[in-house]
Amino acid sequence: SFLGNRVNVGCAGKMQKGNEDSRDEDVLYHLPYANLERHHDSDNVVVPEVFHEGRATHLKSLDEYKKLYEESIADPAGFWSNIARSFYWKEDFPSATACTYNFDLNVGPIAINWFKGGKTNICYNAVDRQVENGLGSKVAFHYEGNDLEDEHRDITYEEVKDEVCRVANSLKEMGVKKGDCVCLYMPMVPELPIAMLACARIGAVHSVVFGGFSAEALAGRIFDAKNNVVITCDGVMRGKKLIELKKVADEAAKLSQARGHNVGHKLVLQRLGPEKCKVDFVEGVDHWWNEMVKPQSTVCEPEWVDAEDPLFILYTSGSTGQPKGILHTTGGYMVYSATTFKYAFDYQPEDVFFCTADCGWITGHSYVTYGPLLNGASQVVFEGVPNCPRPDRLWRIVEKYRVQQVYTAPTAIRALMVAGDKYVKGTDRSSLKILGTVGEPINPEAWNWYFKVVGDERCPVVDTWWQTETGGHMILPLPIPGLHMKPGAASLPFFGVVPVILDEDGNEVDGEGQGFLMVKKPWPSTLRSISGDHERMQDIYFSRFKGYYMSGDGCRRDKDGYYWLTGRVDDVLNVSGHRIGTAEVESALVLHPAVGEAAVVGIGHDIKGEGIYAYVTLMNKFQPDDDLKKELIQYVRKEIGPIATPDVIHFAAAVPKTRSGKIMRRILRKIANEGSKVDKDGLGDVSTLADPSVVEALIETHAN
Ligand code: 6R9
Repeated sequence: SFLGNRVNVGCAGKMQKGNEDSRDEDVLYHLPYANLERHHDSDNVVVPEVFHEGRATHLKSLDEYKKLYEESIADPAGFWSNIARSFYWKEDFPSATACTYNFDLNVGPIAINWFKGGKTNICYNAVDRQVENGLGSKVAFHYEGNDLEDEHRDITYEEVKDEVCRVANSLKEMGVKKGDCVCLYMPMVPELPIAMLACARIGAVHSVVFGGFSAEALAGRIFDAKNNVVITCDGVMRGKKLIELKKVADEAAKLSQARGHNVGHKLVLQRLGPEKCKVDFVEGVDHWWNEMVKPQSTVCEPEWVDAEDPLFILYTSGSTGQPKGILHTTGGYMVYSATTFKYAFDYQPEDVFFCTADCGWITGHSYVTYGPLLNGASQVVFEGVPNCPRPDRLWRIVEKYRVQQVYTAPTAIRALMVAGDKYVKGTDRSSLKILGTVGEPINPEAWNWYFKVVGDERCPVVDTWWQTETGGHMILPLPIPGLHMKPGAASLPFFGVVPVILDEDGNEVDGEGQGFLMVKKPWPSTLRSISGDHERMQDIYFSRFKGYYMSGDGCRRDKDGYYWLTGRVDDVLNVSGHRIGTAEVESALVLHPAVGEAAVVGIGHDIKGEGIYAYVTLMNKFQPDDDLKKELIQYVRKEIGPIATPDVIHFAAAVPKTRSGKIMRRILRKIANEGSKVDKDGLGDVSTLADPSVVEALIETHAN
């Protein structure tokens, strides 16, 4: 949460007040040292031979990819303008402003513009245009509910269009105008992408908050974005758990009000009904979806917006306790999400696509809502979780809908792998053509299982590296016939993407080598800003090394020019593919009366990829026992949400600090990961430690 006056990075203690406003630029960037063993695998090449058999592919050969890539780099404006003009523009953009930018803080403020001056509407392009092109009766969403026995609905493009217009008209009735930001706090039902499209239709900006976030976290986002309207749902079952979204939304609205921002309206979808989930209702503020939306007209003229008008903000974790609202605009995001979807998944008109991501994350934005619909695709929208009722759920869905492309996260793959091959083997996966992954580096063991057991060695594994900030895929092995795949490598850049590796001094690394992963030129869906704080965006992404976008990831390039991601270089953890700032967890912990100071680092975790390890020093009078551990874990879950649950609480007398009071996370990371096996002489430079005995004590009390 960032509602209260939380303390920030490097100062997770109540007793220190020195650097409360320390910001992301104070982070000591470090190149990750973990995960490197898999890189020795870079000669291990896999070539699936048959995925394209009997099927036309968008890219025919590696040469064709190289030719298009060269073109996209030589003339980005021309390359992307050609693609952009295959969409509908109410007014064409002037070719002269197809791409104008400044990527160099030494020259001036960061500014990125694509197709400026053009007028379009992304909802019109995603929905109306498909209906006009004769796809009205094509299924847009195969909705698969949480329970096997539960409702399953097919929703056509025509029906999506009608419902989008009704929701858009409801938003207008609640006073939403162009440029206003609407908060969506919903489960993974088709009404979520529909509500996103409805916002876009009237030029409103959406801010989707993942349905697993706590009231505190939601309130912080509502407050930051000044949402007057929140769209939510009574409740939902995820697996066997009841999640009472309306109750959380009510609590969040109260918290926001206490800070001085009032939520005027809540639109509430009934998913479970009063028998399974009771809700409080306030007349005039709360509106049932069925009562407000259903009677509306199915006609709603799209608002024609500038290509550079905002489309959405999406909060993501950074190095401070305060999540940042990443801003994306309309035209560039439309062109890039659609084009990456088409090529990454080699989408053909008869295919059924299945992305398991929730729209609360960027993957759900680009590869559930926008990319697929902009391509007129049919897709499965799945409300539940991969292992419920059994770990064969995903493959049963593949079988049921004859899915061609699955797109999921390594953490899910690992969890299903551990459950056993039998859950896969009993299912018919012959429809599958492509296996996608996203969210974190995929370890070769999980890659091989996905490739061999799930895909029967027929389907390429498309490991897509990208970020909330990039809006769409950046580095990936495109499914090109004959392409050499290397398990664990994100591989090659997408069209228009110029990755650069910098060493610690900021020199570009040519050929083989490793360092900070940067991007040299803007691509159409580059983030434009951080909502309400352009300076912060410049600080985080453009100030450490001038003239480049800094991804925050470490990376290695091998002799074949393939890129291998090595992990975050800042204080952001990747837990089950979700970004969590160490500072967010620390801020939550220090709110508890027993906690004096907290320092959080990542540890290796078999399923989650990275787990959360929290060092905690206690205030006098509090005893370090198991009950308090449990209480602190619950406390973090309540403050942020279950995704931030600490795996380990390590009660410590003190944490190592520099003389200037900065926590030495490098040391904490090593002790957390290596425990008593840690090599005391291998801790690196400890000369700045204020009190070296602190380190000894930590090693003795290590918790793993
Ligand atoms: C799309 C998404 C972004 C961070 C990113 C990186 C990690 C994502 C990855 C990957 C290695 C991949 N990441 N995909 N690392 N290989 N294929 O996940 O966005 O939630 O913003 O996270 O996730 O560390 O910087 P987001």
